[in-house]
Amino acid sequence: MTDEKKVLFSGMQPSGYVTLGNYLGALNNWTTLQYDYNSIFCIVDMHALTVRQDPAKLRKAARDVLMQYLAVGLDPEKNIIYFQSHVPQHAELSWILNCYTYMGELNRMTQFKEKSQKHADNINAGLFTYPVLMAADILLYQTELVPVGEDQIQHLEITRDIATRFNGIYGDVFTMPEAYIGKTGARVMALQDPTKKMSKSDENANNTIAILDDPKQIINKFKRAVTDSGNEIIYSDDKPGIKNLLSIYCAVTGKTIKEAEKEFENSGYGDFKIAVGEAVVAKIEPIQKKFEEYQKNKDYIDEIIKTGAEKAERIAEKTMRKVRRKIGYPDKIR
Ligand code: AQP
Repeated sequence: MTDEKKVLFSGMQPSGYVTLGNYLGALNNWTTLQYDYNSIFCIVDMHALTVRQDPAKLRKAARDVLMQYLAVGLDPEKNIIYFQSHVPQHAELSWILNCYTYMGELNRMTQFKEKSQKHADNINAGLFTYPVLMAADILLYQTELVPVGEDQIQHLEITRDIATRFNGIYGDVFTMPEAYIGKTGARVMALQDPTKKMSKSDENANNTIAILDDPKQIINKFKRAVTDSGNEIIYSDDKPGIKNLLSIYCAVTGKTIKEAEKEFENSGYGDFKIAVGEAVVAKIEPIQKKFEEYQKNKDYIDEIIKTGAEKAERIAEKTMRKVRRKIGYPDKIR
């Protein structure tokens, strides 16, 4: 990592297969930004525990997410790519920051409200303090820029509030991070219910497109996507299904909404949906091929996992030494 560039941090939970939403709202932006920043890309397996996981599936999903990071084009030589659970400083800072975060602040988090409704049988304390762990992830690396989808903006705001509070007491310990929202694909919606966002943990597979889905399956899911009773292909809040499909089409082709509306002005919904499916397949097929190659290269992936954790821990420990001293932990005798 070079010193002149700013630090960028982002992460993704291995809570299922990476979706088109995760790709367009996050990964795709990361591949562009990686050359302009000292970038740190984490697989946030500790966050995934806030929802009950099958251990074998979680272990596999974490490795698969890492290989998908590589397959979309994140460069492991240039960036730090690692598993959150391999760097214990995340848990340590998270506990400390818990003591500088108010219940009232956490109570306002929309993701907590949504997830506790979805997992009513498992509303655990980790789900509640999820944003504090996220704050620790970001602040550990003195991050300046955090590329996120719109759904995560609230968590970035609370991170800034926690950092401001901590710095206010102890001096400038943490760098103040800012959100980066990409222009397109900021919020990809579920195909069967375009009023809610596409999520990798959605139980209805027809709602989501995984970037590793079989191309035929992808086209079929788009064919079945919910639209509305009209027949015009225009970008309007009254037509959430068509709006979502147009946004996806533009995000994968690089066309503007106006160009897309013009292109489909004489098409029916059926043909339009197939065209969106085909454009998505064209974009993600090369990613799938690369993923297959990485699957065959165990030693190479193991090496990335090892060196990623070592590099991340070095930076995280530097911040932690400062934090421990500031808050008054006794010095360790060596
Ligand atoms: N539908 C979406 N559209 C655009 N961006 C999205 N992101 C998630 N869904 C969409 C962005 O992807 C990144 C990874 O998020 P995460 O895995 O840390 O958590 P999440 O936001 O909770 O993602 P999911 O897919 O909804 O996972 P589950 O189902 O486990 O909750 C973030 O930058 C996010 O903004």
